[in-house]
Amino acid sequence: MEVQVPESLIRFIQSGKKFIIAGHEEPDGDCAGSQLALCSVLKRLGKTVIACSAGPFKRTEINSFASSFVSRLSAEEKEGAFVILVDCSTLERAGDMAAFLKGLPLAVVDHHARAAEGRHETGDHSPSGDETPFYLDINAPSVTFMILRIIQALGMEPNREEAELLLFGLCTDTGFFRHVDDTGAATFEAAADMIRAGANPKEIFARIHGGKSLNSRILIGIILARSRTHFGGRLVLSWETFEETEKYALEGRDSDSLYQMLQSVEGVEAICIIRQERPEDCTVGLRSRDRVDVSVIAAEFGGGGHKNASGFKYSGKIEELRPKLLEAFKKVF
Ligand SMILES: [Mn+2]
Repeated sequence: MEVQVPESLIRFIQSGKKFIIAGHEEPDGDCAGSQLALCSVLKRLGKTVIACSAGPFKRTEINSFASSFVSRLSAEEKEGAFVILVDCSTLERAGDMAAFLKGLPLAVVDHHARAAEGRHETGDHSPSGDETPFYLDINAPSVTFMILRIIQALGMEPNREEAELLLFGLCTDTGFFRHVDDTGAATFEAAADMIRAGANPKEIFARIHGGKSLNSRILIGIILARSRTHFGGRLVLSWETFEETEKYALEGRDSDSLYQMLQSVEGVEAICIIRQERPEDCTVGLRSRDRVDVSVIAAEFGGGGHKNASGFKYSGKIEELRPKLLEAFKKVF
């Protein structure tokens, strides 16, 4: 069941004159798209609006958004401002921005499952005695989907620029609709609303999946060619040498594509990529399918992450790390 836009959030928007729209650090397309679309709508309502972000805008598809965000706020900018936090539920996720936002009236728009825990931390900074407006829908495919609902609840329609931003976020978080299951009819209806309002899915696809350097493709080829399976095909392990890092990875890598290709190999349950980032240390990326918990392995080496995506740093060479990693993987298979 879809969660309705809380009345308290609509009142929060209607009662404020000045807004700061914040999101999590290391923003992705859903976070940045939600922030900018919401800014645009609030401006159309005659409000003063600032989008802020701790950045960095590393991903090629959101590079060009960076200039629309500020990374610090003056006392004057904060004066009388209401904060709307999107795609996360606690100020601490806003990274370096958190210190600027503390103490201002706050509303939250999020779709992360852990958000419910954040509810207690938001406190009671309410301008009108209402509870902190907390629009949480863990089944929403993207926060931009929820921003569309807010626009509709305000009795408006997205303009063309907003629609582009909204569809961009929806495509980012659904892996261009690959993660949508049989409960996703509303996701496609929302996409249709965005397209009717002027968004162009073909252009968005090119934006998300284009713009890569040839070197990033060559590097994927080298790492794929070196891949070997272990544990009867359940683990794929490969690596990138320091020479390759220097020659091909300086303009950026495309780890998502690499993991995606290896994840499509029949029988594979976990993927491990070691990179010699510097002569003296490596980073390790771990991915897994449903059952296998790679965060256990990352934790053993002092790293962290989630069950299906985690990583760690290691002081030393690939050759000495490889046998230790294979030993550690015995625990999860
Ligand atoms: Mn999101």
